[in-house]
Amino acid sequence: MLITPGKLLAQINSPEDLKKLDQAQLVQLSDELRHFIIDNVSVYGGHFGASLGVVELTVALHYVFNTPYDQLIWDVGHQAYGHKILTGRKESFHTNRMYKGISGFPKRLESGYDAFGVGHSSTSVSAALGMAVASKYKHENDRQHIAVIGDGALTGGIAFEGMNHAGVSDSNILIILNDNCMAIDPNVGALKDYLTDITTSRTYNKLKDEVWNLLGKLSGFGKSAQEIVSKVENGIKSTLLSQSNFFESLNLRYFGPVDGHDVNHLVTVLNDLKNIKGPKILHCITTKGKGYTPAEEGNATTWHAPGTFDKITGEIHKKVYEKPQAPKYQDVFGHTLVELAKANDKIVGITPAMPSGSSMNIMMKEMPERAFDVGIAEQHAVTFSAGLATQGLVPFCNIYSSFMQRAYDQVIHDVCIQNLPVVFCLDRAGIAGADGPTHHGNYDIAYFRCLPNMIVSAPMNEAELRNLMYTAQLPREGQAFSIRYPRGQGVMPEWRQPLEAITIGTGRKLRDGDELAILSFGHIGNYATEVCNRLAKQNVNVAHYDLRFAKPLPEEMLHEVFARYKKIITLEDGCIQGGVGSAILEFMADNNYQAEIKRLGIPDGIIEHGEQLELHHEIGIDPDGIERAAAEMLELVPKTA
Ligand SMILES: Cc1ncc(C[n+]2csc(CCOP(=O)(O)OP(=O)(O)O)c2C)c(N)n1
Repeated sequence: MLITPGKLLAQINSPEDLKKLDQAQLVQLSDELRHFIIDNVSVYGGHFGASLGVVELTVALHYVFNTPYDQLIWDVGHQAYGHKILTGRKESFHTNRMYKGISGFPKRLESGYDAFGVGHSSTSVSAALGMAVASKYKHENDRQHIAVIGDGALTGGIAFEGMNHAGVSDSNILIILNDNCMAIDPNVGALKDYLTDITTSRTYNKLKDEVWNLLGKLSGFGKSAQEIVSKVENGIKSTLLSQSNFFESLNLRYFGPVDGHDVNHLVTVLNDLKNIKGPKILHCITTKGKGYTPAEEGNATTWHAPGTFDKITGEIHKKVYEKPQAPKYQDVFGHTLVELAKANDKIVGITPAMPSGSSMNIMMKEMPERAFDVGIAEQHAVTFSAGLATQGLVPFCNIYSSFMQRAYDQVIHDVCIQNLPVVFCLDRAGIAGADGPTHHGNYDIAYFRCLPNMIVSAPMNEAELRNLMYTAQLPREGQAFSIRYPRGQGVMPEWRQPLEAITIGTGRKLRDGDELAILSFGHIGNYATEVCNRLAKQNVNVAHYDLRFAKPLPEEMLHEVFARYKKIITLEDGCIQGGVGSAILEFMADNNYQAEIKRLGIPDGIIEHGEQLELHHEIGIDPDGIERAAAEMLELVPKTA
């Protein structure tokens, strides 16, 4: 179903077209853009509330600035739907996040208007600053560089690193703080309180307005006038303001707060700011879900990415199943953590800004004093967990596999070198799906397997996840314990099985075979089960072992495997290079075994977005791909090139 854009939006295929409109038409255009997003997301799904919140800002930015010559960087990028629609992707917008369709995030290969590829948070200031410094170096002094960053993304340390540098750079960079008081869940931390303070302080804002007016009058009059303004401004500030401005103290000129939904005012302000050189920040107040009542007045977390919904009633579509369904792994994690924490008062939970996504919110609700949302701050989450562990607590630090990449040094330096028994639960491990390459958790097996004092495990089902979590919280001398599991559902509707300890470094033999054995790691092993069943129907008996640990490897089991089978397939939902298949090759070499080994996993390349199963199919780790690999090895079919 193709969504028809409104009258004005229909004429706009690029910011050039947008600039042809009278400023008076921008309110209507914003309205049409908003409805186009609502119409599309309600039918096709995707991120929602954040894009609605920046509709006016998006229109104003492309109206005022000369994009793509002026470089516009959206932090995280989940709010850039309006930007995509105005920059030539209106016709293809219905393919957003779909296999072979456009990406849900800005992406340099997709469009010249996407100045920087994003997906992970808090990078926009550093990237914009790099571009601004490059422009200065190339004497492109008229070029503007704009980073749009949310109050949630601003909690990430790299944003501060960028601002700290920007403040002394004398570069032409404008940071737009899109402040809606929300991350995915409500934003957290002292900075959030500070932003609320400067937004609501009447004296401060009256003063800022006066200075702003003065500045507006004088800014056209050259450098000396601006210097006077600056002096006046600083003078007034120091004498009258009870609190100094945080951003100003970093040498960023602070403007605002402004109403981020008043498109005309935004156009005026941005035009003014264009003429003010140097690093500056504009504080915009917006509302997530703006203009769509169920999202604006309902639960902003739900409307962050609601899936498809009935746009008239606001009812979010839920699949109805006849049979009881297996739970999501994240929910098994959330409930099991609480169950364990009730019995072990040393357990604490840590999430960097993903309470709902990881289901840590279950513990936050039941045991608020023992569960911590630390903001979008993966590095801090890991070192904070290390600190907790030094004091004898048992931290369960839950971080999505791809976001854990941020905290690699902290894992090595603060956890492994000090041999601290932190538990890492890596959600969304493996192919993540529609969020695409920035969110796939491809690398964690490889990047954790090489670390000393690190146990690397993956459950094949819900009961295994529970048992691994139970095992991880038992007292042990040092050693971090990582447990990876994928996005989505497991396989056990009756998942609440009694908890049992697992011997670390042991696997499970699931079935014997004749010639070939499949060694799988984690949930993807369920595909192998299916393949073994399919082949058994053709009287082909393939053995199946669930490795469960990539480090330490289940050596006893592997000795049995290599003694019995000369053909082996390794299967993992992680990068082939350095992954569990590589570990098996190392084991074979170290023990002088010889076998024909086929490693199935994520190949060395960027895997784009799509449904998990579509992508598993593309890279040959779905049941069909595994069956083909087995049949080829058993010479039941000719080998593909
Ligand atoms: C490094 C990293 N950690 C976590 C996330 C998951 N994430 C995506 S959007 C988001 C919230 C961003 O909040 P904010 O910047 O305020 O934008 P808003 O959605 O409120 O517009 C989070 C935590 C991420 N993208 N990157």
